[in-house]
Amino acid sequence: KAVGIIAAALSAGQRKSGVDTAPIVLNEHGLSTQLEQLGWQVKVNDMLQNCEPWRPEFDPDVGRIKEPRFVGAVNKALAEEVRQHCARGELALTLGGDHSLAVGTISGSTSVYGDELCVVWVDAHSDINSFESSPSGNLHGCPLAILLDLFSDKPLVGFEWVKPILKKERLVYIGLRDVDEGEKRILRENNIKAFSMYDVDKYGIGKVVEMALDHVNPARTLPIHLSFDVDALDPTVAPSTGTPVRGGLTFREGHFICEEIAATGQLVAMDLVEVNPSLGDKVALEQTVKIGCSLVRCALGETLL
Ligand code: DIR
Ligand code: MN
Ligand code: MN
Ligand code: MN
Repeated sequence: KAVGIIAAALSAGQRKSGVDTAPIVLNEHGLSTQLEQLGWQVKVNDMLQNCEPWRPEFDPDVGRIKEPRFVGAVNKALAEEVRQHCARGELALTLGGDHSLAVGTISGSTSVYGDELCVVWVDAHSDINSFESSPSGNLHGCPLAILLDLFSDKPLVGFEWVKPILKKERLVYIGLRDVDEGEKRILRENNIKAFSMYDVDKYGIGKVVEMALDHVNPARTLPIHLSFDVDALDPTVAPSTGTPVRGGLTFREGHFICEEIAATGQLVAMDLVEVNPSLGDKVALEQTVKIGCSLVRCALGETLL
């Protein structure tokens, strides 16, 4: 078994600098060695460790949307890297970077696995704002609207290459608690399955993960792409992130999601995003980087016993 670790230093999908340094910090903390100890053959892909070559000279806002050409170009390149790893039967592990990079990673995984691909999106936010609904213009709040072709009548500048392969029936959320009004309407109108923190409180994480997988992957036979935003975790657990929201997943709840997905044996791609080493003090950073590494290890098969 082999894993391609793709460092994706993309930060233009939001406004706080530092998120682009996370892949280096995670690897310095020993992530690739840890995965080798779990029995994985690790291939490090540093094509997008520096995204500056993809930055256009001129990238004015389109409506409220910021840096669409740059974010679009990086994602197009990322999609090709993920496609190549998946096509070789390797697990594509993308270390962000901000969550706008999921346009590229999921484009890459669906280009190999087609519309059978399931996406489990673990996040405080639903990241499904459209051109019209985005309050901030930050593309990390928009990747799912772009992937599901809900973005606009015409494709966003920079994203003309995106193919709408992901099916909305194959998307499920866990951990939501900060969903914009426009996003609530989009989720409702498109009948998209979401388990918020209310559901985690009501049913417990064990039942929530079971219901989430039953929805997208009833027989547990379809390939899974796990897109994990560390802000899904409670800020007391993972403080170094750009848009923390109180009332999040506990340390164990976050790991449990990864353990259950590992147990299906169907994980083909994972994103770990929104770790920002520039936010918070040394203790906060250490805590956040450590949990990032252990979430990945759990998703890739580490067990407690
Ligand atoms: C908000 C924040 N919904 C937006 N999104 C964040 O800007 O569209 N996503 N923080 O991770
Ligand atoms: Mn996100
Ligand atoms: Mn988020
Ligand atoms: Mn937010």
